[in-house]
Amino acid sequence: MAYNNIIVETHDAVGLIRLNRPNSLNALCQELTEEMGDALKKFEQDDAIGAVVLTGSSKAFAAGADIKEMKDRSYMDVYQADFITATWEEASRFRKPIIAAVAGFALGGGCELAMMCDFIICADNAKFGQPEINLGTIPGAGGTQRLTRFVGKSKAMDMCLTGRMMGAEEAERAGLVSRIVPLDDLEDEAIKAAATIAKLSRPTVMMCKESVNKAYETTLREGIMFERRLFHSTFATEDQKEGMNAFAEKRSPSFKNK
Ligand code: DAK
Repeated sequence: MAYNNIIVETHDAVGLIRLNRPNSLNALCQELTEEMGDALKKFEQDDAIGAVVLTGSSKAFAAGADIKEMKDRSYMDVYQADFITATWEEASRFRKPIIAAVAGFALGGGCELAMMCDFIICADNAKFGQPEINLGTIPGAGGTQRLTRFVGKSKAMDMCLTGRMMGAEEAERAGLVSRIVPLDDLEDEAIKAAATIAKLSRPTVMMCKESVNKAYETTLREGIMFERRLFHSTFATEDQKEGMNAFAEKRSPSFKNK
């Protein structure tokens, strides 16, 4: 598939997808989401890739779904095409770690897409928001659900009902982002974090991601049981033996992803 709206790069074991519609602040049109889904599938299948960074430009991660493209769609159009689910959610189904590196606007579907990633590193100019209410609609790609889990009810209600934007400092305080970095360092820092993860045991990393995600889906008791079982199963991997032996022998581990 040729890409018109994204740029795909690899940095050793890190895959990078850059949203690239500069004239519309990376508004998420159908073609862009199909391209992103395709690129993610390829990174998923590529054994050389251990983690992925999803980013935009210094002005915008993404200013939301493409309003001009969707404004005239009917209920039947969006329902029958399973609008959103079919392509956007590829990011939330991705099994390898995926980091959102956000600079500038992450609004509406842009904020939702960032929240589908495993964690968000943002630049000091980042602005997050769910302004759909200003357009006569509501968030439709997880905004009312994921944002509430990240920042709690009061702030999520404030954001979704008033449509106001949240800056980087507030987003970090509220737990929406893991860290803030200077704009010029954003990409390097995100790639560095992804490279750190990509050096680790891939199956163990995937189990760890699955286990953290379980915390959002179940009760504490069930979640701890799920974690315990996965923890036990890491003892069936060669990488657990290598990791612990390497520690005991005071050397760096050499993981085989087995
Ligand atoms: N869609 C299309 N074009 C957009 C856009 C968007 N979301 N955001 C910006 N643009 C375009 C502008 O129209 C403008 O294009 P030209 O006029 O130059 O052709 C260009 O990008 C630059 O934007 P501005 O001139 O407005 O730039 P400013 O710096 O003045 O303002 C802004 C930046 C981000 C504050 C402003 O552009 C803005 O308010 N943008 C809209 C933000 C927004 O409302 N986002 C939420 C979109 S709704 C669904 C599930 C999910 C969704 C929908 C359905 N279903 C399950 C059915 C998701 C919905 C959304 O995300």
